[in-house]
Amino acid sequence: MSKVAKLLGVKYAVIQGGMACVSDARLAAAVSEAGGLGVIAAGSAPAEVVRREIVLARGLTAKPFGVNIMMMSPHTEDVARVCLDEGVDVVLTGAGNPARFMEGFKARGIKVVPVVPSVAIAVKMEKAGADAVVAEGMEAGGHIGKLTTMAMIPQVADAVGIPVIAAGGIADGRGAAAALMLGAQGVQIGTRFLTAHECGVADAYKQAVLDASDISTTVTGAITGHPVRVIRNEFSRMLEEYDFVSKEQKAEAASKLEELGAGALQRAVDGDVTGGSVMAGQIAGLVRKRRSAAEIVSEIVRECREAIAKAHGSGGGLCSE
Ligand code: TUI
Repeated sequence: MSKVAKLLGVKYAVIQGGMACVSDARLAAAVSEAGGLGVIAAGSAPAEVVRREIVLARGLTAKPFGVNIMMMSPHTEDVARVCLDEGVDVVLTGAGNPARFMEGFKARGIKVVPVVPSVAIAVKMEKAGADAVVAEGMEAGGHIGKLTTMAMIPQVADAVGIPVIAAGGIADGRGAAAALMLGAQGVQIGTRFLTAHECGVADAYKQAVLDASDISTTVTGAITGHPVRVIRNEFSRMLEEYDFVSKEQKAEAASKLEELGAGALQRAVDGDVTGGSVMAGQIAGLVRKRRSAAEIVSEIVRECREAIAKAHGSGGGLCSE
């Protein structure tokens, strides 16, 4: 029994990553229909666009789903208001601190689950009233922190009393089982869902994920203070040139990078996988097949059970006998 599944009102504690420009009503509803928690990503979209996706998702599923609010968006306040108005089941947040919205969401009965990159921020979110946290390691795609999932999950699990959901580097049931062993009670998965039939990214984006190996991703834009993991391509190689600027040129390079980055994700989502930002996690190398969201969820749940049974069957230990 997973506390996370119970908290979120879903059958399985498998949460679909709220991927900016990617996670729309169709993908979210498919994951929720499959028993996981589908998530609509607000990204930098205007509030009315987010509202439309919420309404669309409601037409596609009666099950709970979430909205991920990107805290660096110029529309954060308006998107938060739409989530309140619409009374969404769960709000997840990324790329910043949602403390100022917490009281309003809680008063409306909305579950709040911030994505965090460290123990200190997890503790801060618990104090601010979060219902659970997603601890996301730097194996993840997109905007990342500095810690790995393996090192962060047990430390966050020891530091907070609320349930912990692991993210970053998980794409199958073995990864999910490992996360549970580390102290998580659920998983958030992004990269694997990029190749789902119901995911609306251009076919070239899906193919880039399917073609990726273990070493295909790189981290761009570190000097802006907002490092972003992507699949290596012409665009990421061009950004790399900015990693070597002198101290004096850093501010100028950072603003140039921010400018180059804006719109780059949408370009990739629309099919320009050489000149756009193809955000994906390190686990892309494990993603080999196109499946429906329902097949992905049920395969992960089955494999997770099998991995735990296998460990149990071997005595669960490290001993020679
Ligand atoms: O947010 C993500 N991943 C994302 S957001 C995104 S959209 C974007 N595009 C271009 C540049 C930047 C963003 C693409 N991928 N993951 C969750 C996450 N949250 N990672 C790191 C954090 C985070 C960082 C700082 C959460 C909180 C935080 O600070 C909280 C505080 O107290 O200040």
